[in-house]
This record gives sequence, structure tokens and C-alpha cells, in this order.
Amino acid sequence: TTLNADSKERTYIMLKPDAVNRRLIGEILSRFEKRGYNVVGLKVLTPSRELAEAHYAEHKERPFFKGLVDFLTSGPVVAIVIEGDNAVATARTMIGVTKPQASAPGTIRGDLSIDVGRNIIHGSDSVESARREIGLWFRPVEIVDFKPVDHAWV
Ligand code: RTP
Ligand code: MG
Repeated sequence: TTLNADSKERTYIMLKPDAVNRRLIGEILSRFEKRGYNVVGLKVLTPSRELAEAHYAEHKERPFFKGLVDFLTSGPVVAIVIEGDNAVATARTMIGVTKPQASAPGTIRGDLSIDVGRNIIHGSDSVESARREIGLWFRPVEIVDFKPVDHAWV
């Protein structure tokens, strides 16, 4: 079968505090659902400093690190696990590039943001990062084992 329901790649998506404040949760989540991805983990939380620093640990020597952590801990985020065929790479394509002004129209950042420090969404950059980040933000029981039903009756 070419149906992608069997492909279980997972990625970690996070709607940053600017997206939540701007009430863009539904707009952004709907793009992944309409594309064909399943939401298998979902929660709203205000991250601790420790969690935000661990999430962005790869950037800890960068000049923007403190500002990035200040921003991420400034209010609620939506932590999401998306599942489906080639989820990691396709989500990054849907998100656009780091700088919103360089992100093509049609991408999430390209349609909804203009500032690199307020680029509304995070997506894991590799399968390995996705595994690490999902483990950081979710306990195993918070992620469902989801088998979509036959599309003939939904
Ligand atoms: P993310 O991790 O949030 O999905 O973003 P990304 O992969 O596209 O970009 P990354 O290089 O991982 O950077 C993480 C976040 O740091 C902020 N940043 N600011 N001022 C700057 O030059 C700068 N560079 C990066 C961005 O908010 C970026 O999303
Ligand atoms: Mg990144």
C-alpha cells in the first residue's frame, strides 16, 4: 500500500508564546492535520527555564541564547507530537526557514511572522533531534498509539 498510515515517524512541534498570544493555535495545527499528519501528543504549558535551556542546549554559546530562553519561558507554549510519513522533514518544509522574511509564502513562518526572534513555531531538525525533544517534553503515557480508522467511514 502507498497509504502513509503505516509510517510512524514522529516529530516534535512547538507553538511558541507569540503563537499562543496571537491565538494562532488552531490555524497552525489545522495545517498539519489537513496535510495528513496525526496529532498524537498535545499539551499547553509554560516551560521552566531548565526545560527551555535543555531544549535549546545546542545554542547555549550563541549570543541570542538568553533572549531565546527568556522568550520561550515568557508564557504558555503548545507542545505537540506529530506523526506520519516523513514527518520530520515535511514539517520543516511546512514551517519555512529560521528567518521569517526568507520563508516562502505558503509556509507557516512565511505566512504568519516577520521577526526571527518571534518566529512562532519550532520543529525538530532531524529524526535524532525529534527523539530527544519528544523525550524532553513528554512522558511516554502522554503520547497515544494512534491507528487511524478506515477512511471509508470517517
Ligand atoms: P527552531 O529550533 O526554533 O525550530 O528554529 P530553527 O531550527 O529554524 O533555528 P535554530 O538555528 O535552531 O535557532 C533556534 C531559534 O533561535 C532564534 N534565533 N535567533 N537572532 C538570531 O540571529 C537568531 N538565530 C536564531 C530563532 O527564534 C530560532 O527559531
Ligand atoms: Mg532548531
